[in-house]
Amino acid sequence: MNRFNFQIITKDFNITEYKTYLGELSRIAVKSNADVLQLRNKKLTARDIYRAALYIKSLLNKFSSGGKPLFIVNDRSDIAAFAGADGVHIGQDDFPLAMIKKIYPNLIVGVSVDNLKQALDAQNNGADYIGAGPVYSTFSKIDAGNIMSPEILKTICRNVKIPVIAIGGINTYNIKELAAYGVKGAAVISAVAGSVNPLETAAAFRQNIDKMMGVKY
Ligand code: TZP
Ligand code: MG
Repeated sequence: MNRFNFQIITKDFNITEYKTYLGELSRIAVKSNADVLQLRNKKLTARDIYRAALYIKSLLNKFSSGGKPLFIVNDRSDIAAFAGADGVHIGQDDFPLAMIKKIYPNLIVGVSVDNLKQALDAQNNGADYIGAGPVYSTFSKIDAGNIMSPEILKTICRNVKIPVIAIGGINTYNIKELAAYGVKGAAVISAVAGSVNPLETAAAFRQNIDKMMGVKY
């Protein structure tokens, strides 16, 4: 088990609906016992992402008396740090990992990778976990690129020590196949955000991921 097994990520919501949307998703993340709630929105300005981040932070404090998900902001380490988030999730084109660790040593940093070299670089520069994918086809990321082959995914999982979290097109059915590759969890957008019963879906993910973690690789 690790603190990154089950990650719920926001969809590209409009700022006009941020209170309703984030209120509901934060509640689901807490109730389903998700490990991470990630704020990701490619449409908003930095100022609105900051506003949304502060709101999530206050909600998570309000909803959970005991355990609560880690709060991670996508792309922007500056916003993550100033909003009091636990971490940031970056891609290969974002502000560099080594600099983030230098400037914000307390931030957890997750890094998206496409191949083993990027995964090893991330590990060597102090990443806390790796996001690998897309493992299945997805409509949630325009520039998601090709589906990661099972061979590449397995190679990454075998060669890094930090947790590898799969992403891209994961649902409560296909997640069962992922344990065989050696991943340590899953991050999802549409499976939860687009579900008719998001709380039920998130709870099913939690169960499946816990079962998956019991599997010996
Ligand atoms: N990175 C690789 S695939 C992806 C991201 C952010 C999108 C994941 O969204 P979904 O809806 O779970 O496929
Ligand atoms: Mg990014």
